[in-house]
Amino acid sequence: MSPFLAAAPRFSIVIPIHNEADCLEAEVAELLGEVEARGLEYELILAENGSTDATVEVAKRLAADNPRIRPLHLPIPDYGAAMRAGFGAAEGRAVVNFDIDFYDVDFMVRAERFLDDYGIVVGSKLIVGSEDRRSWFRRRVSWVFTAFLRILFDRKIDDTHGMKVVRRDVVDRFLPRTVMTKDLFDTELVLRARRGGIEVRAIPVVVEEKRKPRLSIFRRIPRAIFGMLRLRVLFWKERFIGAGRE
Ligand SMILES: Nc1nc2c(ncn2[C@@H]2O[C@H](COP(=O)(O)OP(=O)(O)O)[C@@H](O)[C@H]2O)c(=O)[nH]1
Ligand SMILES: [Mg+2]
Repeated sequence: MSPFLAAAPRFSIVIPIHNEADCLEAEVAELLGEVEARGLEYELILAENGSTDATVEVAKRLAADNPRIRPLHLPIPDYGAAMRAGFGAAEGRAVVNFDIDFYDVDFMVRAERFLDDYGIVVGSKLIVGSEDRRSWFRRRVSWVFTAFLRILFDRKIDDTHGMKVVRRDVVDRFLPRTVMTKDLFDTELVLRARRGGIEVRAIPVVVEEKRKPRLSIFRRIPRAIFGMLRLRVLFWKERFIGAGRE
């Protein structure tokens, strides 16, 4: 925990960042403006890895000005590794995952209210009441990804890769068992939690990205398919051989 914070904050907001120097300062100011306007206790963990622009310097400068901001830095670009480091460092009672181009303080507050009854609350772009304003193609890709997850793993799974709020004890229990890197890290965390008996609640969100994704969707699709197959094999091994089983 930051030496400036006397107790665990109510919210730990974890944002993985990679080559975001252009927008980092403005987005952090907008997000924290909303959080502080509501008087919410927080820490903000900026989990960077592998940036080749000035992201690290900007994150350090922001942290120097605000003791509630904690910058993390790892050498190799990897969304999942950054998420793992960020979740591992989080001290808050509710651990929140946002993207730098996609966050919603209303969602965070609404989601927290469910944490007595649910271990994870995901922002869903699939259920009634949600609105996905991304391109037709990106919407189809998300739909197919979720269909694969339901067929391969869990027919009740909802969005796993968007905004989410995870209860402290669920992070403590399932983070050490979560091994996938890259895009599949949070999907594995949610799947493991459900397999361990944790209730996951989906609440509708409006998805509107402020810019195009960093990595082309065409490079992510094969990676996601191989990742899902690896995870499927891993779960089977755990089930039949018992290795690392929850
Ligand atoms: N630390 C880290 N963050 C990443 C990496 N790739 C993407 N991100 C961050 O993950 C979030 C979502 O990335 P984005 O490119 O918008 O992809 P999207 O999930 O398709 O919208 C942003 O905050 C990015 O900066 C990476 O390799 N390492
Ligand atoms: Mg994005």
